[in-house]
Amino acid sequence: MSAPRRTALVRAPGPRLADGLVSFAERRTVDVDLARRQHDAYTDALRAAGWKVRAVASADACPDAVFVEDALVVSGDVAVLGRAAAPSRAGEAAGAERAARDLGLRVERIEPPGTLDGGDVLQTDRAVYVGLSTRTNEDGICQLARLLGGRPVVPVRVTGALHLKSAVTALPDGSLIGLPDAVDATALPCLRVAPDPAGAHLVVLGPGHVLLAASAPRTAARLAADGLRVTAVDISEFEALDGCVTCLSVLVP
Ligand code: CIR
Repeated sequence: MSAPRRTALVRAPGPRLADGLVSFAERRTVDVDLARRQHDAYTDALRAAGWKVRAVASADACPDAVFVEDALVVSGDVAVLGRAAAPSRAGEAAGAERAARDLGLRVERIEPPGTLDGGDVLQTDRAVYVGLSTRTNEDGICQLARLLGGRPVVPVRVTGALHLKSAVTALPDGSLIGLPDAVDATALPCLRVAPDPAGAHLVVLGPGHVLLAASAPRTAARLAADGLRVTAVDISEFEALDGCVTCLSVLVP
């Protein structure tokens, strides 16, 4: 079976969400009910843009399981299961593997001593940029490069963010937007500076259409002035846990 087009994998917030890891944000209480409503609005935005939303099985023992992007990377008909460096996230892979198999994807995996979070993998037509971060190591990047069978893979050192895609993402035309001070930008072709920190991470919903966090109003205005359609969603309860719009889904185009 081949993967249905335009499917978005998501995983609903679990009961332990408030215990999620925090490395960059200032630790504060997370309102789990509000997070659930925000997650519903996020999935509604995906559906409204034409994505078929599929739920990944819950992993209630893992507070960060909602950040499903970190569990797997999809490229063509291959799904590469990441390998979490954070011990509390190790239990997230099983449900992600089942979801990938249900979509008819060929499943590969990062093996020890490699570690890799999907949030570090930025795919563009030109190259696959992979963050060398506290979560993704060189061995993980080399394994990913082998598994992606010849696509150019470019490591990018991440110094000021959790993952590469917390700091840099791609616009619909493939150009990059982000925070040059948070990464070694020498490896990146022309990086446009995001007007707000949260404007560094966006999801391409379709041609000329992007999803942004509501906390990036200046970026939204700039991109709209450039002719892009911008959908904004409030994800404050996920931002409190270092999350962003990219990490709440895996898009299988
Ligand atoms: C973590 O620290 O692992 C979670 N609290 C946040 C993960 C965010 N994921 C992402 O940016 N891809």
